[in-house]
Amino acid sequence: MPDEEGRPVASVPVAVRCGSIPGRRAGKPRRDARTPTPVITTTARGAQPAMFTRIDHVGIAVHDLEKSISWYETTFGLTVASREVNEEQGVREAMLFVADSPAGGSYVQLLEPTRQDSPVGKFLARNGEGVHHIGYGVDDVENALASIGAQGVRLVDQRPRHGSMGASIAFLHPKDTGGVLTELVQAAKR
Ligand code: V0V
Ligand code: CO
Repeated sequence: MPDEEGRPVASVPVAVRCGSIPGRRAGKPRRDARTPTPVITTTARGAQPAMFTRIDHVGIAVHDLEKSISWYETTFGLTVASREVNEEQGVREAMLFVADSPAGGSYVQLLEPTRQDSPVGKFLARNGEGVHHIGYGVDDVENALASIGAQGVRLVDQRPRHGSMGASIAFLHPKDTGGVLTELVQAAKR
């Protein structure tokens, strides 16, 4: 279908799903374990379908996890969806729920290092507390890795690793992503 100036317009995927906003579910939470709220998503005219489905989380490096959790709860009214220790990544971390979408939830991830020579330990020593990485939701992390790697972006992880709340995750090197440590997140199945 042409637009108002007569140019052809690529078909625009539209997703509309409705549901109520639930409270936290009992038991071990999963990243996608929420009923969707009404949302409309589109891809830009003429663009490739987006590889990222949402911002899954923003990772923030902190010195004291419990103190930071309290601050986020008190100041922003966020609630903790999960707490985990990931020895492979050298972090003690908490996911604080921000919002839901048909593609899954969005979170703030607070990260305290379990050892000084870990990625977050080194980051804190160099920069102090602050934004450490952005985690984008993807439908298939292996496909996304292959596609991004084929464009010459250095992959920190050649294969997905275990992430928070049952997700499969993989990191891209910040030196090839404009200085932003970037994480791909395939959430656990609903
Ligand atoms: C390091 N650099 C960063 C950075 N970390 N730049 C932007 N953002 C960051 N977060 C820069 C650093 O300033 C250096 O730049 C250069 O990269 C090398 O850093 P390094 O620490 O000296 O060296 P490496 O090679 O030992 O480590 C860098 C990488 C490492 C990125 C490879 O941090 C890594 O493997 N990160 C991925 C794993 C991770 O971050 N896990 C914690 C979150 P100059 O000085 O050379 O210019 S775990 C998580 O999010 C989970 C479990 C989850 O979400 O579920
Ligand atoms: Co993360």
